[in-house]
Amino acid sequence: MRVVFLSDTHLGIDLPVRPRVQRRPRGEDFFDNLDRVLDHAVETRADLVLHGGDLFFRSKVPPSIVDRVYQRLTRFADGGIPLGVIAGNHERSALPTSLLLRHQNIHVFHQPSTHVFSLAGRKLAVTGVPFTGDQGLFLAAAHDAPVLEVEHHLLLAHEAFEGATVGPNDFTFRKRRDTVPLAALPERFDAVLSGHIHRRQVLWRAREDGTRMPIVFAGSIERTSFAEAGEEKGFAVVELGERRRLRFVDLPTRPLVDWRERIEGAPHDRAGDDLGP
Ligand SMILES: [Mn+2]
Repeated sequence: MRVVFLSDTHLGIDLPVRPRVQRRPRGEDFFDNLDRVLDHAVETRADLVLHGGDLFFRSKVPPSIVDRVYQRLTRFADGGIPLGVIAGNHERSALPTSLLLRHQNIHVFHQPSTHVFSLAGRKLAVTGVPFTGDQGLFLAAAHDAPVLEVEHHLLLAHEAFEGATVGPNDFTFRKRRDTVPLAALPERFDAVLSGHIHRRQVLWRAREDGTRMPIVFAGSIERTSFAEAGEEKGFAVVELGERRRLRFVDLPTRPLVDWRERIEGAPHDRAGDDLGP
């Protein structure tokens, strides 16, 4: 069983509905990379695609962008591969409602809940927990997940987990209310797939039997800020079954150069500062 996992697509970012300046906005790059992930799933005949939240760039999205995104997802789902989506913090834990999402192959986790996908006769359960930003709420939902007779069970999240790192200075999440301690996680899932952390990485939670459960962050599909300037972007492919494997797939990104910083760093510009207002 092969699951394509992506998150933090932030669709609609830098995509002016009525452009006022002559500049190539980066918004189309995010749509292009969404296309690449979905095309990859079709070409490799993935069993399931899961989205770990922050589908859109903010909670109020222009209707033209909502329609564009949902039409793309619906066109993908028409091909027969099911798609599961949770809401992230940028959607304030609730995706814009649309009739388009009432597709038989699209499952939206509007609240913490478990959905069983039947994939070529095999059953894969996904417990989806939309963004909480609160370790107590998140852990309660994760521990509440039903124990089911299925081949595999994944936990789909949009949270910070203890030990996750972000930014040019490797800020590390720990001991915060919004950060989930790994040891408190239920260990019975095959894997935790989470959005929210924009840098791709894997954390491990040791199980009592000596094995370990991966917490996988696919990262954002394009750079959403300068804090991500040095990061590779892409998505994850999770293989479940006898052979368990995790692979990150790169996507093309546009280089970000902090032009202002370079100018301020030049000596003649510093001299220019002395002229005063
Ligand atoms: Mn995000």
